[in-house]
Amino acid sequence: MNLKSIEDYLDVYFITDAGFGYTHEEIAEMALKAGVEIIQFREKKMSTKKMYEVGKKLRKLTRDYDALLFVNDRIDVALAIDADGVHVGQDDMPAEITREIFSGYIGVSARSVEEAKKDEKYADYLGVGPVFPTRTKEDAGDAIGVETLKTIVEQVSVPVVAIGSINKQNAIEVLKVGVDGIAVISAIAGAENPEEEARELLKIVRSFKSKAKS
Ligand code: TZP
Ligand code: MG
Repeated sequence: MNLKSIEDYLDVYFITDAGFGYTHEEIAEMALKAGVEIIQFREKKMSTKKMYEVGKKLRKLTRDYDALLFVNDRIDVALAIDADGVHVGQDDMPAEITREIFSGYIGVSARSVEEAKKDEKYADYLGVGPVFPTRTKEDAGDAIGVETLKTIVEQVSVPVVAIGSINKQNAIEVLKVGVDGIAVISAIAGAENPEEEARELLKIVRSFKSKAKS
């Protein structure tokens, strides 16, 4: 029996990006080897067929490592590859409709208290940010900062993962706000040794959370 709930997987939420010299499968496996337990397949340029094929490989990999697999934006791909969840933003399928048509986990992006309050009832977790300015997502908008992140964490009852240029240097500042995890792309995918970086990030988050509990 799996007694883990979604927040137990969120410590370091790794989002794949093929723009760092590795394929989605290669970079996902490095994170999984380090102990990351949740992978989001995020791809904006591939054909649907290719996404399906890569997604199937990620599905096998994440099962091998007992990790959860989410697909960004694409409910059709998530359904086709039997992903555990789908992650939707404010310009994607509305969270309310996603909940009607998709029976797995649903993550929703929020940049403000209003968006977070509007969508928390449909979400298994919220991805909140960008906390810091990021170059990884062109249309991410201005950074919301740690104070807005804190307000959102205080106002919602679902787990929150913070996103946007989070790395080893600023992870503690973000964790202090009470988030359940950190979602990262470049901290891992852009590191000299992605597996080692993922391991170090996990250590930072897990030791912070275990101290916070005790
Ligand atoms: N959504 C908000 S910021 C962001 C996404 C997908 C990019 C996160 O990438 P990085 O490299 O960790 O800043
Ligand atoms: Mg999206």
